[in-house]
Amino acid sequence: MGGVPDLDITFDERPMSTEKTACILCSRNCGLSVTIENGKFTRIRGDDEHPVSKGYICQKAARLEHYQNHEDRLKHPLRRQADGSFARVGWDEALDDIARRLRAIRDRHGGRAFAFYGGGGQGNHLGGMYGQQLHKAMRSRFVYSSLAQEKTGDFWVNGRLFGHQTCHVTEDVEHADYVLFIGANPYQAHGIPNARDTLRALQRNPARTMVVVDPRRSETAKFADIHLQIKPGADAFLMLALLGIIVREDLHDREFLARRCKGFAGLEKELLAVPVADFVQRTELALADVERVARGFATARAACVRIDLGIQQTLHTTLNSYLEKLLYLVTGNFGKRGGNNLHTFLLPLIGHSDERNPQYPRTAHHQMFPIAGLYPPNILPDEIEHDGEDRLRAMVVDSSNPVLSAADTQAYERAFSQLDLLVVVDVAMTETARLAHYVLPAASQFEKWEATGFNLEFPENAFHLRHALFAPLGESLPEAEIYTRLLEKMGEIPPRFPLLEWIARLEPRFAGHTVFLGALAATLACKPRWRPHAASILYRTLGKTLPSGAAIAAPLLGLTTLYAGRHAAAVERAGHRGNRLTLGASLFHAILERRSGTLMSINTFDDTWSLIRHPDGRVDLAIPEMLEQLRELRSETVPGAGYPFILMAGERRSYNANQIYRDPAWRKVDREGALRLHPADARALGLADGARARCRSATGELEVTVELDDNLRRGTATLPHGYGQRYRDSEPVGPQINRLTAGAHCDPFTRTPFHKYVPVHIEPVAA
Ligand SMILES: Nc1nc2c(c(=O)[nH]1)N[C@H]1C(S)=C(S)[C@@H](COP(=O)(O)OP(=O)(O)OC[C@H]3O[C@@H](n4cnc5c(=O)[nH]c(N)nc54)[C@H](O)[C@@H]3O)O[C@H]1N2
Ligand SMILES: Nc1nc2c(c(=O)[nH]1)N[C@H]1C(S)=C(S)[C@@H](COP(=O)(O)OP(=O)(O)OC[C@H]3O[C@@H](n4cnc5c(=O)[nH]c(N)nc54)[C@H](O)[C@@H]3O)O[C@H]1N2
Ligand code: SF4
Ligand SMILES: [Mo]
Repeated sequence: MGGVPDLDITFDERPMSTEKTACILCSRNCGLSVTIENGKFTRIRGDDEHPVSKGYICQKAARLEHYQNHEDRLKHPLRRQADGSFARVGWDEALDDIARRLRAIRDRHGGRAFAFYGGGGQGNHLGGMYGQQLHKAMRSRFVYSSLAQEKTGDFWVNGRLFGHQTCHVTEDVEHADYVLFIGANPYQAHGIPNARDTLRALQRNPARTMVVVDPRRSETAKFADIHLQIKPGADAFLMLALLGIIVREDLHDREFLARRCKGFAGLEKELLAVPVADFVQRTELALADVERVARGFATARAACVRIDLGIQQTLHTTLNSYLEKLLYLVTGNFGKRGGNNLHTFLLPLIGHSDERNPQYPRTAHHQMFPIAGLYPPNILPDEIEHDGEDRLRAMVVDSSNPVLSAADTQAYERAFSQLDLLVVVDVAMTETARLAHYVLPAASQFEKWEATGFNLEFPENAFHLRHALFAPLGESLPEAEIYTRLLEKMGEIPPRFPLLEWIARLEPRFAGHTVFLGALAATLACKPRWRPHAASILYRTLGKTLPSGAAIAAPLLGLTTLYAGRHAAAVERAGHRGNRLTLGASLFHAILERRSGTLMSINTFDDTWSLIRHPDGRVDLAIPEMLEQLRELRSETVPGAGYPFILMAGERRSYNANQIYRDPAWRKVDREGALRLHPADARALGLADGARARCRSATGELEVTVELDDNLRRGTATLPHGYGQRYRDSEPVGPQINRLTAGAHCDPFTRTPFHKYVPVHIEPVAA
């Protein structure tokens, strides 16, 4: 056994062992069974015992050693010097100075001067819970997140349809007879259970139909019965045409609409008025194909829709979210097996913030409101550069690399250099960290207990708490420890809670932690100032009684208690036992003990109606803002005039995984992150396969390597997401695609970027 004295954690240091963990590269978080030898992963396989992934993995997981061990890992806290270089500093010195400067900024300028960015990537959402306490300590509501550059249109529409922005919809692709993929490429990007197996099963069964709407013959489209190779950005027209055909041909589910929904009468009028032939023409698809899909989808026994960035990061983002939901709602494919469904959440990944409620502050420059509690990265540089007392002055960025991943890298570099204080918490030296005043090293996701909040299944939902496999590298610390120390140094919470610690130690486990939870509730009632910091308090008290290293997971007791209170019957169906007071604790201990993850709830499809948050339990179909946008579509002209190509900036491929891998050696193919172009377009430009080309947008330009690909539509080009890191101070490896994108090129309502619709010029680079 080895140990981490500072944290009182012990480690299994046998030269070789086999352990359970999960992949941290995408929202599926597949269970893994890994072999570890001398501090390295030597074998990575799917974990057959994982309740959701059941042994499934994709090729990316096998390379996780490149995340865990590489040259850009951070080992010590660093402070930027006057000359721009970084010097090592001690934790106490760094956190004392950060605490002092944050307090000074808060006292002088108020909470508006501070924003938190990130707080959890694809698999580290426990750390995020601790980080989220900081903006509360700063009396700020400004939380920026990558989710607010893709999913806030979806969350906003959910808020209106279902009564709360946390009502999130999933899709039962595995049991549907008819599946409509719109702007999603699950073969590469996953996002649905065991994607490649699920696609194969769909393809093999002649009784099931799979339709893919994508301008590119994507890897997923190759499995489809019908591929609608739509013109980029035209999905709103297509979805309206589908809906128009469905209501005209009386294929909608009148019984479902009458019983479960309200507002259909007004919507029906709009849908009947859709000029179907005209709209289909704008998509550049054949009317007969669109009619066939409308009829097939509406008459299937069970049909569902799966969407992703292809409609969320392009023209009409928010309207698209409304329309794709109408497809399953109008046909009654909601709240049933093989349809689309709401699901439960254990970790609160998002919140609810209705923009009509003045309680949620607007930003100084753009007067932007939060959606699901989150502000959009597209406006952030302007908020920092805002000319006024109320500008943003200090930020903490955690688990995100916005300099490369948010729109307009140049604007981010400029704005971040103007902050009074920028602190980055990361496992690696990122492009964002290079601009920080302080860089704080986090223990990696295999060096601490962690979990994902992407528990998006229905009716069975599972949770996987991973234990630490390695000791933290160098002086790195888990976020729980970093933020708790910072809150202590800021004077937000005391270093000890003697009464709570005493109760936590005394209370036998079979009491279901009821005395402890009661004492915690009483403490927080007496000390409202501590309330936002319940995570750190649980960590410092109950945490001390949990197995080595598991203290980080202590806040889960509060969450499982709330969860079991709300979904008691579903939790019991999953095999957890206890009464009204103790069921949550029993779920908590199952989560702590089961290394492969545990089922936490089994709902019935009928529970859907209690997950809806409108008091009457019905879906409210009439969203006035959306009906207005829908009417405006008719007079819309296509943007991008003067630019010959539409670039899809951010394609998911075999060897990209957001900003998570930095060492380019992880890639087996596509090392340069090629610009893909249709062979006929390339020929017309005089570009051969492998040639160098310049890709120029209104914002910036990049030099790229060309790859010919006849799966593309003419007039479109693609560049991959997740490249451009500077590994060991190298030049960027592959394209930094957000040098081409612009903050203002976005959905005017949610401010989500149109990354899939970037007008560009492409030209050969003179030799
Ligand atoms: N390999 C890999 N997988 C990943 C990630 C990764 O970096 N690499 N990242 C993860 C993350 S964070 C996310 S959010 C998901 C995203 O997952 P996806 O959204 O599925 O992936 P993308 O490749 O960004 O886009 C999906 C498809 O949209 C198509 N598309 C582009 N423009 C349009 C359009 O106008 N209309 C329609 N209908 N389609 C269009 C593209 O051709 C593409 O095939 O992937 C996750 N999985
Ligand atoms: N043009 C364009 N831009 C895009 C996209 C696109 O399609 N086109 N896609 C967008 C999408 S959908 C997304 S989700 C974003 C993703 O981009 P980001 O928000 O930047 O998110 P990640 O890539 O998940 O960030 C991972 C960061 O967390 C760090 N990290 C890993 N483990 C830990 C840990 O345990 N603790 C801490 N503190 N840090 C850790 C990694 O080193 C890395 O710096 O990119 C977006 N950007
Ligand atoms: S990248 Fe996603 S689908 Fe692939 S193994 Fe990891 S979690 Fe599973
Ligand atoms: Mo994403």
